[in-house]
Amino acid sequence: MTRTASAACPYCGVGCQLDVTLNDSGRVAAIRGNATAEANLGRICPKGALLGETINTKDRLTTPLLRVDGGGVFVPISWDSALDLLAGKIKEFVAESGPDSVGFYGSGQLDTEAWYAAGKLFKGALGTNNTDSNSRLCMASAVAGYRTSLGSDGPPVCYDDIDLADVVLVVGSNMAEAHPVLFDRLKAHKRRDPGVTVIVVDPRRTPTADFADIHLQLTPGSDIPLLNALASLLIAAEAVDYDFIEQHSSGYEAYRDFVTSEPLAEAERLTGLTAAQIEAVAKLLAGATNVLSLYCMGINQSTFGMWKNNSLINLHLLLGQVGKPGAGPFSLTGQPNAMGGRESGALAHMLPGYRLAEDASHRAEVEASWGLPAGRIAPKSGLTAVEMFRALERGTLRLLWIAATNPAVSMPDLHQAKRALAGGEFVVVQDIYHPTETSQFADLVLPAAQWGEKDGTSTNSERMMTYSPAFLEPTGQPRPDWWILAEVGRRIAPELFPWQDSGEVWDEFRGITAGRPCDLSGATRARLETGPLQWPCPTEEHPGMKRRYEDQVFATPDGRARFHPWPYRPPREQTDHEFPLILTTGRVASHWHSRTRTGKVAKLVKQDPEPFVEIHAVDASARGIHEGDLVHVSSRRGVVKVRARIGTAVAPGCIFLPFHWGDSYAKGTAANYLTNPVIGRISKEPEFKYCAVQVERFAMGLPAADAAG
Ligand code: MGD
Ligand code: SF4
Repeated sequence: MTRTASAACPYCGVGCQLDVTLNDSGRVAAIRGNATAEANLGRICPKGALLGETINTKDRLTTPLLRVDGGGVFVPISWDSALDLLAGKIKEFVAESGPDSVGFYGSGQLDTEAWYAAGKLFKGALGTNNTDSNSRLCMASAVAGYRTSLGSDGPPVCYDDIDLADVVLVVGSNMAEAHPVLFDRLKAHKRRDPGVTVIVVDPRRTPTADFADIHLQLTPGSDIPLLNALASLLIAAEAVDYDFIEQHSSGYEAYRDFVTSEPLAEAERLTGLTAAQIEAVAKLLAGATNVLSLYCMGINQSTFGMWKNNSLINLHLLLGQVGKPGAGPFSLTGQPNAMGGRESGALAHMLPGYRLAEDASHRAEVEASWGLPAGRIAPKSGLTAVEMFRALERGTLRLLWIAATNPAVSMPDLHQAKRALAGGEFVVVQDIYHPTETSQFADLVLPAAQWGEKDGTSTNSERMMTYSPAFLEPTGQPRPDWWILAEVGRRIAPELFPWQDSGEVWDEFRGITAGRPCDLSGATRARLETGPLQWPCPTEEHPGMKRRYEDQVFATPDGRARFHPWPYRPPREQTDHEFPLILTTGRVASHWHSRTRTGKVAKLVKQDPEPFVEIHAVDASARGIHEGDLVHVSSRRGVVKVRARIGTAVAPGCIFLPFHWGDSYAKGTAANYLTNPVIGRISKEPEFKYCAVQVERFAMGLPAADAAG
C-alpha cells in the first residue's frame, strides 16, 4: 500500500511544502509540490523533487562513534555511553575553566525545537551564550539591519507581495538559482503583467540578471553609494513620501543632508555605473505604486552588510514603501529554518523570542520563564561562528559541539578552521552522514535523525511556520537533534528538560514568545498539524499575519522607523599587483551547501559535476587561460586548483567561485581556502563576497597537497 505525507523541504528558505509518496516498503517513491501550500502553490525545484535519493546512502550515520586513536579510527558506542561521555566532558570543562570553555555551533537546518533545546542547555543550564548558527555566515547582517532600521528582526512582507509589486528591486540575490520556486513566481507575475519592472543589482550577470529589465552591474561592494545616490535623486525630485517620513520615521534630516551632499559623479566612480543608469532607476522608483526589494548574500556577506541593509531599507522609508501590500524590504533567507533559529535565540547575542542577551530585562524574563536563579544567563553575547573557531584554535574554547553543518567546507579561511578542528581539545559532530569533511576531525560523532525520520517545525522566509511529521523508518539508531540536546541536558540539570516529545518542546517555546515581536504563542502544535501559519500569531484564535507594520507602528521604542546615513566603506581587503582580481563566492542551482546531500543525486551532479572558476575572457586571455584549463586561484590565505569557465558573466577584474565543493570531492578545491575571515563589527558576518586573488594557468607537476596550500 502506498502512503503519502506532507513535509517542508529541508533545503532552501522558500520552504516549499512537499507531498511525499511512500511505496510498500515505506521508501520515498515520488515527491511533488503541495498544490495548496502558500509557499510554493504546487511548484517545486529539482533539489526538492530528488530528495528521495539522499536517504538510504552508504555513508548514512547509524550509531554513535568514538575516535579511538589519533589516526581517525572510529568505533561504535551505545547512546548511553556517548551521552554520558559528552555530558561528563561538558561538566568537567565548565568546572575547570568556566562555562565559556564550551560552545555549540549549529545551522539553519536544525528545527526550532532543537534550537530551543540548545539555548536552554547552553544559555540556561550552563550560563554561557556560546551558541551560534551558520546563519551568522549569511543572515547576521539582515538580522542587524532589520533591528536597527525597523526595531525588530523578521521581514515585514510575504510571498504574495511579489504578485502585487510593480517595481521589483533584486539586490545581491541570485534567486533564479538559490530560490528557484520564488523566482518562478516572479517570472509568472511578469508574464501576467509585462508592465512590471525587474531591476537586478549584481556585479555578475547571473541567470537572475539575465531575466531583468535592467541589470546594474556594479563594482563588487559598492551598493551603499548606489543606494545613497538613488535617495539623493529622489529627494531632489521631491519624489518622497513626506507624510510617512514625518509621521512614522526618525532621522530624516541628517540622512537627507548626508545623501544630498554626495556628488553623483562620486557614485559613478565607486559603482562603475553611469549617471544615466542610476537616474533611470530613480525615475522608475519615483513612479512606482508598489516597490518590493528582494535581497540576499550580495549585501549580507560583507563586513558592512548591516549598513547595506540599512541603506536599502532607507529607500523604502523615503518612499513610504513598507507596511502595505506589494511593498517592503524582503531579506530572502537561505536555509529551511534560518528564521526559526533566529526566533528561538540560536545566535550568540540572542535569547528566545527575539530577546537580546545583553539586555538585562530580557535576561530576567527568560530566567523567570526557565525557573533559573537571577543572573544565571551571562550578560555578554557569546562567541560567534568565526570567533568560535579562533577560540578553539587558541584552546580557550575546549569543547565545540557542531550540529547540522559542515564548517570544514563552509567557514572562511579553511586552513584556520581546519587547524582549529584538528587541534581542538574535544570536538563533537552531530550529523546524518559520516565521514564528512568535518566529522573526520571529531572525537565523538552523533547520528541525527534526518528529514522524514523526525518531526519538527521550521519557519521560512515569509515567517510561515510549517510542522513536518515523521514518516520514514529511521535507518539505524539516529535520534532527533532536540532529543540529543535534551538527553545531555538531563545529565546536567534534569529539572530543565522534562519533555517527552517534540510537541512539549514546541509548547514551551511558543509560550516564551508571548508579547514579543515574533509572538507565535497562538500557533499550537494541533493547529500546525492542520497546516502552516504565519507569525505574528499571538492567540489560539489568531489567523496569523501576512504583513507586519500595516499600522505603520514600528518595533522601535518610539514606534518610528529609523533612517541611517551610512557612508561608503571599501571592502576590508584590497587588490594589488600580486592579487589583482576580486573573488566573489556563491551558489549554483543544482547543489546545496557542501553537497553532502546533492553530491549523491546523479541528475544534480550531472548538471554541475565539478568545481569551477568563472573568469572574464579579457582576464583569461591575458593569462593564457583557455576554456576548461585547470588553473590555480590564490589569495593571501591559500591556493585552490579548479577548472576555468570563460565568459562575460563576471566583469573584467572579477572572478566567481561556487563554494559547494570540499576536500571529499578533491583536496584543495574548496573556495573557502581563499576567503577572508574578517567580520563585521556588529553583525560579526564574514566577507565572503570580496577578497583579492590571482589566477594562473596550472603548471603541471605541482602536487595536490601544495595546491591546497
Ligand atoms: P549567492 O550566490 O551567495 O546566493 O542565495 P543568494 O544570496 O542568492 O549571492 C547572491 C548574489 O550576490 C550573487 O549573484 C553575487 O554575484 C551577488 N553579489 C556579490 N557581491 C555583491 C555586491 O557587492 N553587491 C551586490 N548587489 N551583489 C553582489 C543564498 C541563499 O541560497 C542562502 S543564504 C542559502 S544558505 C541557500 N543555499 C543554497 C545552496 O547552497 N544551493 C542552492 N542551489 N540554493 C541555495 N539557496 C540558498
Ligand atoms: Fe526546496 Fe527551495 Fe527547491 Fe523549494 S525552491 S523545492 S524549498 S530547494
